[in-house]
Amino acid sequence: MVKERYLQAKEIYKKIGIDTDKAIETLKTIPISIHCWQGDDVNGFENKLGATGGIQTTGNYPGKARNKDELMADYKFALSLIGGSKRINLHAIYAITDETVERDNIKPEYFDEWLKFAKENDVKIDFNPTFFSHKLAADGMTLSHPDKNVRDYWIRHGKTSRAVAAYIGEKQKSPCLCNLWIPDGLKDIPASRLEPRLRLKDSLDQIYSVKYPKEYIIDSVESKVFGIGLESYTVGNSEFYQIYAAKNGLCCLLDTGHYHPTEVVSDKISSLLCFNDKVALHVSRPVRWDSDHVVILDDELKEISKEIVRNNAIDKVIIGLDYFDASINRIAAWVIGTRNMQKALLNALLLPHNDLIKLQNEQRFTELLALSEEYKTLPFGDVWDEFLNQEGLDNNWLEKVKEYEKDILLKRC
Ligand code: RNT
Ligand code: ZN
Repeated sequence: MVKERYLQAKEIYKKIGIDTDKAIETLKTIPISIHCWQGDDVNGFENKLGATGGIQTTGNYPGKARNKDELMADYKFALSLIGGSKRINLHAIYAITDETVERDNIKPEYFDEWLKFAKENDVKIDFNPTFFSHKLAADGMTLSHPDKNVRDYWIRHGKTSRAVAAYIGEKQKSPCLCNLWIPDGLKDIPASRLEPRLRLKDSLDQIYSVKYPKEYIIDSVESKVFGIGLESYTVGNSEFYQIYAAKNGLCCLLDTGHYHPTEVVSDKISSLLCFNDKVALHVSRPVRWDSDHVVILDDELKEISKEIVRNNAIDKVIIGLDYFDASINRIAAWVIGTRNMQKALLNALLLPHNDLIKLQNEQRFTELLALSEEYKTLPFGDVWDEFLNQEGLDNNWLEKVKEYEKDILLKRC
C-alpha cells in the first residue's frame, strides 16, 4: 500500500522535475541533534530541583526519567522510533559520576558512559555547558556577574566544558558542537546595560583563549531576547553574540524561540550564511512568554527547512532541537518534534527551488505565488511514509509509546 502510493507520488513529483528517491536519500543523511533534556524536564543528574535561570518546564505528566539508566532507556526507545541520521545533545549536568562534583571540576571521563551509549545506538554527541540551575546562578547572573569570584567559577565551567566537548569530538571522530548559553539578565530596567556586557565579553575571551582542533569541537554562542523573571534585559542578546562570534571565529546558534514574536529565524539564516561557514540552530516553538514548546510542522519550520535546502546549506546548518514539555509523554515529545523537523526538511527537498528562484528573478510574482500554493497539496505524505518504510518504521509509533508508558513509565511513580 505504502509502495503503491509512493510510486504514484513519484510520478507526480517527476512532472515538476523532482526526484523523490533522491530526496529520501538526502533526508536520511541530515543529522538532527536530539536534546537529552526533554527526557527529564532539564533536571540533570546533580539534584532534583528543576530548571532555573529564565527557563521553566511546566506540567506533571507521570513517568519522567529519574536517573541515567531511565534516561538512557527512554532515549534509546525514542531513537528507535525515529529514522534518518541522529545525534544526541547533552548538558554538563548529565555528567555520570558517583562523587558530588562541582561544575568547574567536571572531567571528560564522566561522559565515557554516554560515549558508549552513543556508539551502541550509532549516534554522535553534542554538548552544552550548564550555566543555570545552580546556587551561583540563582540571581540570574553568571559570566557577567558583578562578583569576580562568581564569574571566575563560571569561566572555569566554560573551560572545563569545552575540554569535555573536545574529548568527545576526538573520541567519536566527529566534531562535537559545544554551545554556550547563559541566562544572564535583569527583571527590570537596568542602570547599566554596558557593564554586564563588557564583563561577559571578558569572560568569553578567557573561555575561548584555549584552542582545540576544529575536527574535535565547534564552538557556538546562543543569544536570547528574554527569560522568565529576566524580562527587561538580556546580557547576551543577538547583536552582542553575532559580533562576538564574527570577531572571534565562533559559530552563532539561533534558537527559534529567542526572538521577538514577529521576528523569524528563517529570515536570519541567509544573512549569516553570507559571512559564516556554519550556523547552528536550536529548533523550538515559542508560544507567548514560553520559548520551548514541542516543535510542530508549522509554516516557520517549513520556511527554515527551505532556507537550508535551497541555499545548499545542508552541510552548513547544524540542526539541534531544544524544547521541554512536562505536560505530555516525554518520549512522544521527542518523536513528534524530531519527526516534524524531518518532515519539514523532506517538504523542502521536494520543491523545485531553482524554478521558483527563476520566477523571482524574472519578477513573475503571480506565477511564483500561484505555484508555491499549488505545491502545498502535492502528495508529500506518501513520500514521507516511504521514507519511514525504508527506515523500517511507520506511523503507528504512538501505540508503542503507550505500551512503553503502561509497562515502564507508569511504574516509576
Ligand atoms: C534557553 C536556551 C538553552 C536551553 C538549553 C537547555 O533559553 O534555549 O539552549 O534551552 O540549553
Ligand atoms: Zn536553546
